[in-house]
Amino acid sequence: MTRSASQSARPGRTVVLALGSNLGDRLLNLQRGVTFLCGSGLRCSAVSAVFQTAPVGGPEQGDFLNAVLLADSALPAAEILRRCQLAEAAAGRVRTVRWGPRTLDVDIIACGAEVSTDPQLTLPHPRAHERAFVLAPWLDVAPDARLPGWGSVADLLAAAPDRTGVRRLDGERLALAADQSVSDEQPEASAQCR
Ligand code: A4P
Ligand code: MG
Repeated sequence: MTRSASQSARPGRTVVLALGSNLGDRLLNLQRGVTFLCGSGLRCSAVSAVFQTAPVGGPEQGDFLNAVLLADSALPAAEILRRCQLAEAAAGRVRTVRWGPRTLDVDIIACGAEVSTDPQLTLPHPRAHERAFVLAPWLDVAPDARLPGWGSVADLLAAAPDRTGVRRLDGERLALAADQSVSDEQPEASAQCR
């Protein structure tokens, strides 16, 4: 496996992305999201197991499938958010009501230790610390993970109000294509992260 000079010269930070779907073929939607994001230039390193989760907030709606994707990237967080939104659009996401059913939602949970209070891109994600549907898949893929400003993901999960509605699905898996795991970042997005 080869790594380009630009990759070794531009070390990134770990980016934690949370994916959720409760509309259409939920597993396929998650897989499409993973494939799109890793193919968009993020150097994906791991994807969690799939979790079935009871909906938190919003109107009455079906259960979600949730997963967490880890990537290494030097891209600015705003550019990563843009790619997340492109992945949602590619999966046919239509926004109607807040927290309503969706084919694919991709949130940035953390971008290294970056902190932002911008409503367009809040880092870490402002509700991640209290959501088992994010914390359980994150813990699955990174047992020692810490949420910047909040501490151990394992401790947060133990206290999350929705933890009883979260169930790991051992029969379902998401794939990271081998040739995507260390792909180069796209040339048009060459700006460095802060
Ligand atoms: N935004 C700000 N910070 C971020 C960030 N760190 N990552 C902005 C992603 N987006 C961020 O998002 C609304 C706005 O948040 C965007 O304009 C973006 O610039 P959206 O995806 O359009 O809408 P949303 O996801 O419905 O809104 P929101 O408030 O982000 O929802 P949440 O808090 O993510 O909750 N229950 C289960 N079981 N599983 C789920 O996956 N998801 C939600 C959505 C609710 N309940 C759920 C689940
Ligand atoms: Mg969202």
